[in-house]
Amino acid sequence: MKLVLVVIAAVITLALNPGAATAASLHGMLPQRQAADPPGAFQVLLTGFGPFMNYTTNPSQLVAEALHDQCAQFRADNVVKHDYAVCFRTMVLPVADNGSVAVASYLSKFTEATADRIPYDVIIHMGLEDAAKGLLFETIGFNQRANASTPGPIQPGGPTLLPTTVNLGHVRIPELYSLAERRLGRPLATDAALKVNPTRFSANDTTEAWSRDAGTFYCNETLYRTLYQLRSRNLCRSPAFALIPAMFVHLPELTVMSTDAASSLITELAGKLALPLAQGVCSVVA
Ligand SMILES: *[C@@H]1O[C@H](CO)[C@@H](O)[C@H](O)[C@H]1NC(C)=O
Ligand SMILES: *[C@@H]1O[C@H](CO)[C@@H](O)[C@H](O)[C@H]1NC(C)=O
Ligand SMILES: *[C@@H]1O[C@H](CO)[C@@H](O)[C@H](O)[C@H]1NC(C)=O
Ligand SMILES: *[C@@H]1O[C@H](CO)[C@@H](O)[C@H](O)[C@H]1NC(C)=O
Ligand SMILES: CC(=O)N[C@H]1CO[C@H](CO)[C@@H](O)[C@@H]1O
Repeated sequence: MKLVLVVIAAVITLALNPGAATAASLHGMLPQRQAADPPGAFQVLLTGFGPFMNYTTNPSQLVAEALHDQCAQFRADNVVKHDYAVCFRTMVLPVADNGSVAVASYLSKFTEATADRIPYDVIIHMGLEDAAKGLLFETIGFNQRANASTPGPIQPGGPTLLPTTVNLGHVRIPELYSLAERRLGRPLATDAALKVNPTRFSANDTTEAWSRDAGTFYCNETLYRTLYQLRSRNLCRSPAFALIPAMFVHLPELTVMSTDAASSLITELAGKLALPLAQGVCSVVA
């Protein structure tokens, strides 16, 4: 019965919007919670992008693959009373229209009333930025389409800018770098990158790690589309009773930061983004 309804819904969706076919097949692939997860683990939907232009290897894809179905534990401290865990559910999106709508079109099936059924507590999108810009934490999405053959707003009539829904007060970049280096057991950036610019990728100088560069490529479109769904549909979750936290991180090239270094960083970031949720519950991980 359930399957029949799903099939009927899919047929209706396709009939109403033939262009949604590829998006529907992609969001049908969204990964779900695993039975082996620690009890109460927060679910992080982590996306990377596939290759594009001359970038035949996209570090965001490698990080998504490396973290798939991995869980990380965070110890209780003076901020949270209980240990908690996050588990990554990851997917690699094509650098194309269909990739940028996959998560948003999944979220669009939920409403304020059904948001508690969304199987993700945190959403992190990742992409590649060139070495010159390095690691960037994107704070805002811009309402402009990436595809030059269909110019104009992503969401006609939607806000020009949409800010991230994560609590950035928990994201202190120097602290994040230090935690990630501790997890990794060595500096985040490769020796070669540190030689070129010793402070740029160390906890000492993170001044340019924030970005409000609301440009016009698929990274931006993916972030905007996700934020638009969360904000316009009021997709709030307990226990924080806040919009589902979603943000975008641009990783540098592999010559600057290796896959395991970037994975450590994303793991610590996910821990910080889940922290307000961990503070709101009374027992998580035994
Ligand atoms: C996504 O779109 C691109 C470009 O139009 C296409 O090459 C690719 O096959 C599509 N992928 C999926 C999974 O639909
Ligand atoms: C890709 O091309 C850009 C210039 O278009 C260049 O700066 C960059 O180094 C190239 N990257 C790779 C991985 O070849
Ligand atoms: C850009 O839009 C055109 C027209 O809708 C479409 O054929 C093409 O596949 C899109 N490109 C990408 C990379 O999605
Ligand atoms: C960062 O600062 C610490 C002390 O604050 C110093 O020991 C270390 O050498 C600095 N690292 C870099 C790469 O500048
Ligand atoms: C949030 C985000 O990904 N913004 C990007 C949008 O596209 C421009 C141009 O490619 C990037 O520079 C922004 O960082």
